[in-house]
Amino acid sequence: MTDTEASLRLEEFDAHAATINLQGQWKAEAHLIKAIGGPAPAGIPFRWKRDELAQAMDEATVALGPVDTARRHLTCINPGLKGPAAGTTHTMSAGLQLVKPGEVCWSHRHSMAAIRFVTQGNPDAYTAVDGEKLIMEDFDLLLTPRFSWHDHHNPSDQDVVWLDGLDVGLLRGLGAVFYEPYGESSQHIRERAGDGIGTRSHWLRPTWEQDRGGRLPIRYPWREVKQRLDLYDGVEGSPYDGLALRYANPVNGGPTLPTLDCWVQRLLPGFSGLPHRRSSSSISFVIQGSGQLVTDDEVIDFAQGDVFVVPNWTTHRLVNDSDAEPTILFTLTDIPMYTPFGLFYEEPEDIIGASLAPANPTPPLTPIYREGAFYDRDEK
Ligand code: 1HN
Repeated sequence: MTDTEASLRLEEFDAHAATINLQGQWKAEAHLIKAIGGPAPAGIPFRWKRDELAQAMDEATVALGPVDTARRHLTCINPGLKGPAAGTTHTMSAGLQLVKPGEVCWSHRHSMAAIRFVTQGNPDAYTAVDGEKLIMEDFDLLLTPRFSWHDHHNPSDQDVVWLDGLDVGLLRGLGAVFYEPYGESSQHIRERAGDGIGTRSHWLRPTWEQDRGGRLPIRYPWREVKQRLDLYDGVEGSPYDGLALRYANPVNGGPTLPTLDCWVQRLLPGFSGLPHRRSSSSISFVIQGSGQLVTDDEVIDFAQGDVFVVPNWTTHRLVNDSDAEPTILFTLTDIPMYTPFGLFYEEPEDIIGASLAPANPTPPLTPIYREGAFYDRDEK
């Protein structure tokens, strides 16, 4: 049989297989070959400017009118991700939400976990989460763990705005989106001092409460975050990430939420970060200062109030070209979605403790089969 005959025969078979809902692995090989050296990033690096976000929110306010059950939230859609299900990255959706004076956004819950990073707060405004009142002051971080009831309240006379971040893309991919309205505007609030996070993170904890581990309503007040940052006065930190602190879960020390981790990052004046990439993606809000996100193809400027995204497996570096003002970023990452499965890779390796990145070209065999890795080197 000639090569042409053989390939015709295979083409014929492929067509036949398709009619009986089967496919040979050889058809998938083309996709695998594209993954040599890692995945093609999902989406592109992008920045949303503060003023554009604020103007769109004003327009949304007119178009939508007062909100009660729905949220006046505008998701930042990555221009490199297409379709009605597109988010900010392939795993996460983030965007600003505005609550006007006097509004209450009805209580509901869903299987998506959410973080709220307050960009324009007020001591009277709060989100109620599973019976707890979490006050929203400037730059506070609030958690709405998966399946916790939450309603937003703005009894003040000023607009309140925050950045929502949710693990929407992951849950869609898993086919795990669940939603439930509470049925009333506001949930019941428990007011006893012993019901708060202080009790759940204390070494003396209620016996009658299930261990909710990483799923607690928590407020990380900016006042305290700022104090911790100031303890590192003048410290540059990592040559890749600047001084980066994790918002740890105070109960178990793990990531902020089981699927999402939050960081505060400070880039000292003149910081010029080294290039790196991770299997994870991230979304940052600029709390203070300005800088650049530099990729292989472009330089993206960012300034206070902007939001920018770094897709998965995208080589990038961060720069603060000011000679006087530090840059402070709030960064949301999906790293915890990768770590449990040994899929968190970094290049270069081990900046923040990732597994060894699969190298390309690889050494002849994977590392555990390298000669030096055998306990008996004479055994060949
Ligand atoms: C949601 O429930 C909220 O509760 C905000 O404030 C943003 C984006 C997608 C899906 C659900 C909220 C959301 C969301």
